[in-house]
Amino acid sequence: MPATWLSESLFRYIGRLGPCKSLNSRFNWKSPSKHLFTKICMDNNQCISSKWDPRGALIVFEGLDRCGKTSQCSRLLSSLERLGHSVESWRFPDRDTGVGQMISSYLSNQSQLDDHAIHLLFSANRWEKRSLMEAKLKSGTTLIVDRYAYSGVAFSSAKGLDIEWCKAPELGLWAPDLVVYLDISPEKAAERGGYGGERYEQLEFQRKVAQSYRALSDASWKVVDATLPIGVIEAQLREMAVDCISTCQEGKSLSELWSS
Ligand code: NYM
Ligand code: MG
Repeated sequence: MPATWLSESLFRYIGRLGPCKSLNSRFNWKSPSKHLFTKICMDNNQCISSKWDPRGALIVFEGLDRCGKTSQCSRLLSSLERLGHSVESWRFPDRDTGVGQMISSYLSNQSQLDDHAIHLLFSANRWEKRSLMEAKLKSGTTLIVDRYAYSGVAFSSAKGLDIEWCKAPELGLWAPDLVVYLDISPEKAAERGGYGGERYEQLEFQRKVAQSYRALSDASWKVVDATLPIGVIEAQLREMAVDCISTCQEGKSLSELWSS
């Protein structure tokens, strides 16, 4: 069978599926290819070819200190890489930038700052990564992010700052495709090997943070019991992440906070 005939027929079939469905999802191909080519055939037998880049997913992990986010993020990174996905692990605060260093010195009690000022620095630390985040996502890389705008709002509003005031500077950052909340009681979290001595790592304050997270969460968040065995949590998160990545590959568009 001539190769050209075969590829023409395949393109015709894809054309009938429509431009918005990816080959990956149609055929349930688990290994993502970087570019998908579609050729849409018209009634008059003329065909238009187009190259379409499926985007990566923005997956955010939230929770109290010591809930296990950091270990789960690194396990998820490895599993997704093993499945052939292009994926990176990020975290906020990003302590490597100039703003991040100011945050780090505040968290380790080496400097004092007004509550509003540190809140804005945490937000600025996300804004300075916004365009890189966009470039990565649009080039097909999935980002697993350990803390995001929700931490900003939950921790600052737990200090008594107005929640709407706290949300305002985050407006316009990229909205996550999936928010996973690793749920643990403040008491159980405190039992886990003790806190690291940073600002905020105190039981009474963490209780307030848990309340703030509750006020902030919505029905789209996936709440995972952080006290389950580590491998069980890992399997749940992998399944959620793979589903979310498929949705983004199928053409879900990027949106901005606060979208719901
Ligand atoms: N934190 C983190 C905030 O107060 N606001 C934010 O916007 C972010 C991203 O920083 N206790 C707090 C939560 C943590 C602390 O984060 C450092 P980590 O993930 O423990 O390194
Ligand atoms: Mg911490």
